[in-house]
Amino acid sequence: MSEYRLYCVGESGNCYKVALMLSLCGSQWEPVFVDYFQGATRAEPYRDTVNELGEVPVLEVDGKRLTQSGVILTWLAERTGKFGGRTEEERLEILRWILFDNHKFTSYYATLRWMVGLMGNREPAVVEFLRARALGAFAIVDKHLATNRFILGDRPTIADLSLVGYHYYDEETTIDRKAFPHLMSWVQRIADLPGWHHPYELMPRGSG
Ligand SMILES: N[C@@H](CCC(=O)N[C@@H](CS)C(=O)NCC(=O)O)C(=O)O
Repeated sequence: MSEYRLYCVGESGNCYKVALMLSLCGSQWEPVFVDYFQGATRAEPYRDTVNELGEVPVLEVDGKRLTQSGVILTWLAERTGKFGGRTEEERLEILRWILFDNHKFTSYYATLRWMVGLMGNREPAVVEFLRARALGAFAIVDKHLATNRFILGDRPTIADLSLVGYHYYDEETTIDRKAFPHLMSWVQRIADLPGWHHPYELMPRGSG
């Protein structure tokens, strides 16, 4: 029996952040498919029994459930001793980047991909709004990675696993990421880590 069960759907980069961590750590885990595209996360039973926030990912372990990818990654780093900060300063630096990721780096880009690439919605004003904000966040990370191999310097941490969550999908987003060469090299460096797998290899897809 698996040590961990991850409530997830393959198209979710937020779920992938956790799936990737489990995979890189060589953990025993299994995906629990959540039918996100049919509204499962919005239905009362899911909110009442799995996650009151109405979201994936949810990690089930030792009879408890953890939610929010940043919380789950932090907990897993402490439990496994892998990909975490070694000092208080490093732990705070990781938290700083995870908060930036959740607020600005993942959120606008993931919403843009969701709208354009998965729902086929190209409402110009909304696309332009999301695009401008995603591009702004990409420029910040690209600049940081111009002089750092990983977010904290020489070694990968959960800050990288959080930020990279949406960067192996190839659905249309209107953004050409080749304009961010340092970011693209970093995406490849993470893909070269032992235990790396593409999101659709790790989690069942919901959109067919
Ligand atoms: N900050 C959260 C975001 C999680 C999130 O937005 N999950 C999406 C899927 S990628 C979701 O479950 N949305 C539910 C809904 O919109 O009904 C995390 O990192 O875990």
